[in-house]
This record gives sequence, structure tokens and C-alpha cells, in this order.
Amino acid sequence: MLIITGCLLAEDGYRLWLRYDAVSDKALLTKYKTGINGMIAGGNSATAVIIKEELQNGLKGLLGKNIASLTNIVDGTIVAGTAESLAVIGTIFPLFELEKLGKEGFFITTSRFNGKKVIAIAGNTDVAVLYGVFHFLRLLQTQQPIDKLNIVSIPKIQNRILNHWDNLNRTVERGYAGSSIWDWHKLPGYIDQRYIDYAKANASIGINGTVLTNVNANALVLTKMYLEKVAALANVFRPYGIKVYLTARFSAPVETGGLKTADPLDTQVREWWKKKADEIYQYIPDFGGFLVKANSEGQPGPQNYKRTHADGANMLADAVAPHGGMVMWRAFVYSNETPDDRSKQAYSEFKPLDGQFRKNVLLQVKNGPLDFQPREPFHPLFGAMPQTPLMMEFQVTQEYLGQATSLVYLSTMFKEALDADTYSKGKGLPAGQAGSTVAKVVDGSLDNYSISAMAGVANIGSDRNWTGHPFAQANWYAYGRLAWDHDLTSSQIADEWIRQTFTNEKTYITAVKRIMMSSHETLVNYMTPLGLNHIMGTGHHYGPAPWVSNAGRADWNPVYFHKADSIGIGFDRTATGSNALSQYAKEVSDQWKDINNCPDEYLLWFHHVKWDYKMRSGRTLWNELCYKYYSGVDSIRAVQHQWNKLEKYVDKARFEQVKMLLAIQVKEAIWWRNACLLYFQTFSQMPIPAGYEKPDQTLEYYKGLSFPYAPGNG
Ligand code: BDP
Repeated sequence: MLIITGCLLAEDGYRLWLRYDAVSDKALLTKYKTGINGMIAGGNSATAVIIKEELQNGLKGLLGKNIASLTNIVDGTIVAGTAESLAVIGTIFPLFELEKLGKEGFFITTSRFNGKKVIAIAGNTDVAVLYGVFHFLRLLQTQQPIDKLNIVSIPKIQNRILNHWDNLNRTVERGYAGSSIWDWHKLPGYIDQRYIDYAKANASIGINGTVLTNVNANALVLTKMYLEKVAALANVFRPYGIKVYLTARFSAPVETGGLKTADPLDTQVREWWKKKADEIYQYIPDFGGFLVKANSEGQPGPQNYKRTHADGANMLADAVAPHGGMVMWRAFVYSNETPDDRSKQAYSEFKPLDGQFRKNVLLQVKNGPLDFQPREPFHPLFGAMPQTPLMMEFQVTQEYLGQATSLVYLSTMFKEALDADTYSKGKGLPAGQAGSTVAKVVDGSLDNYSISAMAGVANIGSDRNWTGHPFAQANWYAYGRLAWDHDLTSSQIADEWIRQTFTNEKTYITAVKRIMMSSHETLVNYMTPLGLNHIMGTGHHYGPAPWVSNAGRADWNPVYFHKADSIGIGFDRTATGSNALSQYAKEVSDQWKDINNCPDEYLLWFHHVKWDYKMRSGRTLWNELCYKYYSGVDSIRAVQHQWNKLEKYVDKARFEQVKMLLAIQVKEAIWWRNACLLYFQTFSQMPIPAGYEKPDQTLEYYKGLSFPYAPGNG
């Protein structure tokens, strides 16, 4: 939406990547205009109505002309539908071809019908056609040729889900874009336009599920009053192909059901959940199922009753199975009573349970073994549970990656995890061969899982532009696109996003893409280089605090993770230390176990390294650490200059927003660098090399900073 403030025409970011502004390339615009002369969209379902509206609105904006809904095909007609809803689709596409698309895939083809040129958008369901329509509009928005189209697109992952960590009081755990978009109090009566626009944005990138509530769950959402509200949202989302899921608090039978126990093997408890599921499906016939965080960070779970995670998950799975629902059980568990490296605990807990879960249970595993850190090696559970569908959990909200203020494009980090080779030797792969990537585990192709899923912890809030930082929109976009097709490259996705969100101007695209593509590495360099992790402030996780040693639990303390001492720094996870390496396939651990062979990126993750250790670069570890921290700051300063040169390509509102945020990011980068180096220096006793600017504050100053109201912290 364009808002007028005084005489200032401001782009407020609300329209995301669906701006549909006029095609700027005049020659192309003429081609489009002559090539598109009308449309026929099949069907009468709510989805079919959306298809028509989206095509007409989109084309009106892009081409500046009304595209009539026709009854007869003329040259340049867009025909969109299924073989059932539109006869011409069945004529153009043979049935056996359509069958290959499954429920959600689509074709976009230029063809002829009775001698007339048509652009055919086809799928087997109305929602698949809607996906095709959004793709077609994307082609126009990114100014691609459309005269010879032959596109087949089928999602590689079946369930592409957003996880909202939204509380019923509208706070968002780890949310940096305002309050929750779910206005529970006014639901079900009041349907905010946002809900519709949210559904549309998600459908445009193929997201087909949403978990509405925080994993640190509130049992109230399962009560009648809230189910009516949830049903209202589900009704809005359904035509966009989006299913609703809820988080299930394991102790709900006690808290809201009046039972004395939540033991998953207790008959009454099992009955309670069955009845609860029946009730939910009365309100929401296509309810997706439950997401559960159990026995993790204080959440209740089956272990409270000496039962296993499988017992807990299976009970819920049995309750939703008759209705076609599924259970996403999180693997993010660790206990400070367990005297073992925290990063090992999920594997130790779940690996022995492989094969014990019901068919409709997925294990939801974070990309890395610790906790969404700026950089982690892939989680060793990927590839280790061939009989249990493992789903990926990415964090789209930037809890550990600069929160509200940093320009960080997460696609490269997501890809790093997806492309990692587990060497788990799935079916059909000879032993020791490469190619068993995390992506193939997650999409189910490696171990023939019958269900597949990916989850992204949402970065969406009620800020006008949805995500707070204008560039955080790119992370929502990239998550959706990768969940649909993990073979897309980060650069392709950035290209698409920039063109749709800003402009098709080449100079701008090239410069901004470069900024985005290096942004993750830049942040890693000034926050947690060389495999460091979990050294941020306690609780709110804002800013550096590597010195903290008094958190409620040992495994929440930064000192537990970096282990700096007078000899060196880093967590020995080799056989001489916690041996977390043993949880990976031999081919993987062989790459990382030798300090001289381990990639710099993971060095301090796996090794305790002496301060004067000679790195590949020829520098000592200490000097390398300084080099990384300083180069991170240099890079973000460079971005600031590059952005300033782009002023003429961007609307004023977003230009200024990004400019101010970059200035904050530079300050925060300097803060990270100075605080970390001054602190680590107390161990290394080595000087910051000559030539680098000296920290302008003391370590005591940085230690004294406090942020009682930092966002996202409950
Ligand atoms: C941590 C967050 C915490 C979440 C937890 C989780 O700090 O707020 O509840 O992850 O994923 O990173 O359950």
C-alpha cells in the first residue's frame, strides 16, 4: 500500500514482494501487453475466486490494463485451472502428465488451442493452480520473457510450515517486529485484513502450514473459547492452501482437563487427548496437527512420568491419526542434570528411539546441534534416524543474528545446512559415498520417508512492514522458496526478492545482491568467528556477554561454550573431549577431528586451540581472531557506504530506514568486536595487533551494559 504522509509518498513495506508495480522495461511491457489479452480461470471454489482476483489485480498493476475474464479463448488468453475445472486444461495436458504433478505441483506452458496462443497454468487442485498463478506473476514482476514457457514445479517437501512463537497475550517470544498479528481478543468476530494478506504472502511462496502458537505452550489455546478463534483463522487460510496447527502443552489434561496426571500411558489421559482431537476437528476439519516441545527448558513432557519421548508423541499421534493429523515432536532437548556436552544430548536421547514412533510423527530438528547460533555444523541426527521422518527447523526470526537491527540474509546459512553431506548412506548409495545431504534427509528421498516437512520460526509481527527490518522480509521469502525447492540458489532467491520488493534496476540488483550474499559471513565474523557460539547476553540474547558465568544453569553460560583459558579457547568435542564428533558418520568426523584439517569455520566448535596455534592464514589463533572481528566490522562499514550510493534507486522511506538500521548495525558490530576481544584478551594476554583501531571503551564498560526491556524476551 502506498501511504501519503503530508506531501510525502512513502513505501511502507506492507506489500512485501507482491507489489505488482508497473513493469519498468518499456519494450517488455509492450510485449507483455500484446501477449496477454484476457483470462479464463476455472472453478468456483473460494480458491478459484482468489485466483481470478490475483491475476486481475496483479496484471492490472503490472501491465496497467484491465484483463477481462473471457468465455471464449482469443489470442493471448491465460487459461488457469485443473482438468476438471477447465476443459481446455485437460486438452492441453495429457492426464498422465498432470498426474506427475501430485497435489501441489503446477505447469506453466505456452501453447496453442484452436489456433489461438494461450498461456496455460495447470495443476491438479485449485491451490496448485494458485501456486502457478503466483509463479507466473513472479515472472512478470521479475521481468522475465514469457513467450516460450515450459515450467514444471513440484514442491520437494510436503509440509512447508511457519512456527509462530506467539503468545495468547500477543507478545512474541524472540519477535522483533512488534506484537503478534493474531488479535485473539477480537477473534473470532473480527477478521483483520492482515490475516488475508498473510495467507496470500505465504501462498505466494508455497508455505502451506502455520503453527499459530508458541512452543512454550499455553494449554488454554486448546479450550473451546480459543478453538473458535483458531477456526476463524483456519477459515481465512484454507482457500490459500494453508493448514493450521497448534502447539500442545503436554500437561493440558491436568491444567484444563481436571485430570491428576498427564502420563501418556494412562487410559484416561489417552482418552482425554482423543476427545480433544475429535473436538478440534469439529471446529477445524482440516486441522494439521500438533507441534510439541516436551521436557525441554522447563516444559512438561512424558519424562515427568518416566515415559519416553516416543510414548508421548505416539499418544498424541494416535489421537489425531483418525483425522489425518500429524505430530511434530521437537528434538530440542537438553538437561543441565545430564553431565554431558549439551550439543550431544538430542542425539543421545532420540537416536535410540528410531523406529519407535507412529507413522504420523515427525521429529523436528534444529539445523544445528545447539540452538540456532550464527553458525553451527549440521545436527548429527540428520541421517541418523532412517526410520523416522526428520523435519528441519530453521529460525527465520533473528534471535541470535542481530535481532531487530541487522541486515542479514539467512538463505546462505539455510543452504549451508541443507547442502551439508551427512554421509549417512541412504538407500541406493554405496557405503562411504558422498551425496546424502541434509536436504535429501529432510525431503525424504534418502530414506524414503512417507512424510516430509520443514519449519521456519517466523519473523512476522504487527509492524507495518511485517518483519521490522525491511531486509528481514527476504528471510521469510527465502525460507518459503527453499522449503518448496531446496535446489534454488541463495543468489537466485535474492535476485527474485530484490526485483519484486525494490526494483528491476541492474545496478541496484547487483549491489544489493552482493550485500545480501556476504551478510551472514559478515555477522559471523564480528559476532562468533571461527566456530565460537553462544556468547551473547543472557536472557534477551542481545549483544555480546562472553563473560557470563552465573546463569541459572551451567549450559546457559557463555563460559561453558567458549572455554577460554590461559592456554587457548574452544570446546574440545573430539575423542579427548566430549566426543560429540562420534555422533557423525566417520567420513564427516574424519574431516573435523584433526585440528589441522578442520575447516576454520568450525575450529573452535570442535577444538580447544592454543592462542599461538598457527592458522592456515599464517596468523596465530589470537591474531586470526582479531583479524576476523575487525574484518567483520570493516565489511559492515563498507555496506553502509554501498547503501548510501543506492539512494536514487530506492524510495525515500525504505532508504532512510535501512540507512538508520545500518548505522546501528555498525555500532553493534563494533560493540561485539571490542567486548569479545577485550574479554578474550584477559586469557590470551596478547595485544591487539598494531594497525587496528583500539577499542574505545573498557571491558568494564561493556560488562556494565544492561537491557532490561530488550525485545522478544517474554
Ligand atoms: C531458544 C530460545 C527460546 C526458545 C527455544 C526453543 O531462546 O526462547 O523457547 O530456543 O527453541 O533459542 O524452544
